[in-house]
Amino acid sequence: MMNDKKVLFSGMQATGTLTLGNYLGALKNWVTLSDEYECFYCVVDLHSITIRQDPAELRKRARNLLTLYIAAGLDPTKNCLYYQSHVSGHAELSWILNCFTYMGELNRMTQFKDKSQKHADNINAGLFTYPVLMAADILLFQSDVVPVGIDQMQHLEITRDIAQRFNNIYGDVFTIPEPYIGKTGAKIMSLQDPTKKMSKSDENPNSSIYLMDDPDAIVRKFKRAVTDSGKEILYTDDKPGIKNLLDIYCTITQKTVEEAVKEFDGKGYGEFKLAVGEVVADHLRPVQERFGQLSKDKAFIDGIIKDNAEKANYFATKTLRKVQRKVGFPDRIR
Ligand code: ATP
Ligand code: LTN
Repeated sequence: MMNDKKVLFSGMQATGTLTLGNYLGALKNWVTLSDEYECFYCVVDLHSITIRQDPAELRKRARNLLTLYIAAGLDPTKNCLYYQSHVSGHAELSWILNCFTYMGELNRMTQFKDKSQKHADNINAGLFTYPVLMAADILLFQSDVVPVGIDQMQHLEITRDIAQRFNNIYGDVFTIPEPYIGKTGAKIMSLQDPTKKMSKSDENPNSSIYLMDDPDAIVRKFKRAVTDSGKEILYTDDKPGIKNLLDIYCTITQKTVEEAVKEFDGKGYGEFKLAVGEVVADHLRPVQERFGQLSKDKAFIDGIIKDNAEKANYFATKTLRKVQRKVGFPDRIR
């Protein structure tokens, strides 16, 4: 890389509207880590078409997502924020890595199993090889660290396996990436069913807090959150609803669970839920305001998209050429 910093890569799909789960599990950590690493944050639009999309809608969501990366606090002049589809190296490396990945490995992926159940009418080959494209994303930039929520661990493991396998054959080509999973917030659960993860594709809007929800909606959804019939605010597995709310509260306020439990000692569920709703609404308000302002500045966002695609292409091509040589493709004649 251009300086001594280690490299960080992560991405999100522009499907649906981002939830508090995406924010606390991933985006918020991206901001925290962005000073320490040389960062690439991608809008993974190639991944999005593994599920059928409306083209105009996908384009709009992709732009909103990139804008939201900035609104959440990522400085676009220091971090490389770009669209996966603007860097053809992702697809090219993905093809090569497909030839180093086994069907049996891909068959074990739980996300593939979940998504093919949900979209039984469109179990396409892209959905199956999704993890290989994700491996290509990460390996293309020689990434050291990949901050994600816990649900992406299996994809990180297969990425490491593919990279090791390739390195064993061709020498040290790829950096082996490490996952970065936050201590809290790595798995935010649905507000309506705390045994299921909060997900942007959940059909019930009360299950998720969307990053663009207004403060009233946020507080209302927390008030309606499913909890158990008890009274005490405790962080235990047999109170999954309260545990989830404590996780949210602590991740946002940066308090420890012990501090939060003490703070709400003797208080009822109603008061606790209201407090969680308020801290979330207060935390998201400035993000929403910045998003509103940035969305109006077309020229600024366009400039970011152009400059960062060039930067990402530059680094991607370096790895890609090396890999192409290793596997035996002929050199380009200049
Ligand atoms: P979908 O419902 O469309 O599958 P999703 O909400 O699960 O989407 P992804 O786009 O798959 O979101 O994930 C983007 C990032 O957010 C990933 O790093 C993922 O691990 C993280 N993430 C998603 N949901 C949660 C959650 N409930 N808690 C913590 N992190 C999450
Ligand atoms: N599969 C991820 C999105 C993703 C990603 C990546 C995350 C695609 N490529 C590379 C980290 C690194 C998801 O969140 N569903």
